[in-house]
Amino acid sequence: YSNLCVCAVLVAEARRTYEEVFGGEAAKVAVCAPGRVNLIGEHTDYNHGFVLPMALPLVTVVVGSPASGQSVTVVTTAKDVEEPRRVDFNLPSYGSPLSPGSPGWANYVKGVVQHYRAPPVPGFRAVIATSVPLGGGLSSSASLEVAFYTSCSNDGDNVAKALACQLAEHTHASVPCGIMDQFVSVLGREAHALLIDCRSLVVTPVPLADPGLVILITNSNVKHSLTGSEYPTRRRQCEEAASILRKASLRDATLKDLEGTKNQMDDVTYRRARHVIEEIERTVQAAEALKRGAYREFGKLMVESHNSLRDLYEVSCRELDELVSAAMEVEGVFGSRMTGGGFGGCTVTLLQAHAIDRAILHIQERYSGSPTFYITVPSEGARVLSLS
Ligand code: GAF
Repeated sequence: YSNLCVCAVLVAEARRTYEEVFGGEAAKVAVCAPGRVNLIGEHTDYNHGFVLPMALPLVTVVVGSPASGQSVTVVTTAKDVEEPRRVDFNLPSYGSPLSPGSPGWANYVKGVVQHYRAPPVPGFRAVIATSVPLGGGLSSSASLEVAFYTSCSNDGDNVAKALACQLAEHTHASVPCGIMDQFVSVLGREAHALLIDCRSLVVTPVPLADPGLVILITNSNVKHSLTGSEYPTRRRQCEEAASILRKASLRDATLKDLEGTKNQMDDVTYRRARHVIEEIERTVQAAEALKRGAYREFGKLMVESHNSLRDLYEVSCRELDELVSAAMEVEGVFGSRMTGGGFGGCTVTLLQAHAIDRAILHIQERYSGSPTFYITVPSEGARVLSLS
């Protein structure tokens, strides 16, 4: 499928809903922002390390118009969200809090309004439509935050936009996430993965458009309830390790430093830190390999990353391990790993184009659950769409 096609279908759906809900009035603005898949560099962003994600052709669309006064109405067309699918509220005076509440999906909108870096947001009416699977580890929430921010402003200050959306996630979804998801949703580039230095926020696009290569996402369609509590715990453990190492963050630590302080930390803290330090190094190596078209080397690093997430960081699960093992049994597969926060969600697999049918059939046969597959390409970041 093409990027344009998916966006166009969603925009049409959102515009239709907008007209139905708002008595025939037409929406004046349409924007979209993508979900992402991370190729390597997991749980390194909040340690100021490197990540290598790419934006997906799966997007969240927002269509809307300014409304009079402080009134806000937001409707979502997504099926699998908490009811109601329409919320109405009044914007508080500028600087006053807009507290999160129920339904959960509206909190991403409220969080963005709260942290919007510009003069007060006027009232608005909006409809959301998305093709990013919700809660599937492909950053459906970042795509909603970034789409929403873009519908309020697209002034070119991309870093401010990504940071405000990250803050929305912290305060209104209680996830102390790093910057990766929001950054790639804002800055994604067609035919490129992005090597992001999460300390300096310097982004280096790495070409990724080889017709002989396929990027396959497999959704395990499981989400373990651990996700909520384990992410902040991992983040705390990394901060504790950095403090024992007397470093500002694990980005500044080497394996030698870690071995030198091994007797000052418990085994779990040691293993968390080791994953992060090695994963940062792997990500830099992987980006270099990708630039050279050395897919075999890249694939090997992907598998090492997965094993480290499974054994040292302990954020994988049986289903993701099964999917990776199954993928690695197929001839023509370079590498496979879990992607995103973990405890369910998706794997990403890099393979030779001619092996795609074989790979899908084999994974389907070997996986104990029912997977969903996406053959995907690196796509553009958030953008304003024409409404002609
Ligand atoms: C989630 C977070 F939102 C990201 O910031 C990142 O930490 C990722 O998990 C793990 O790499 O997607």
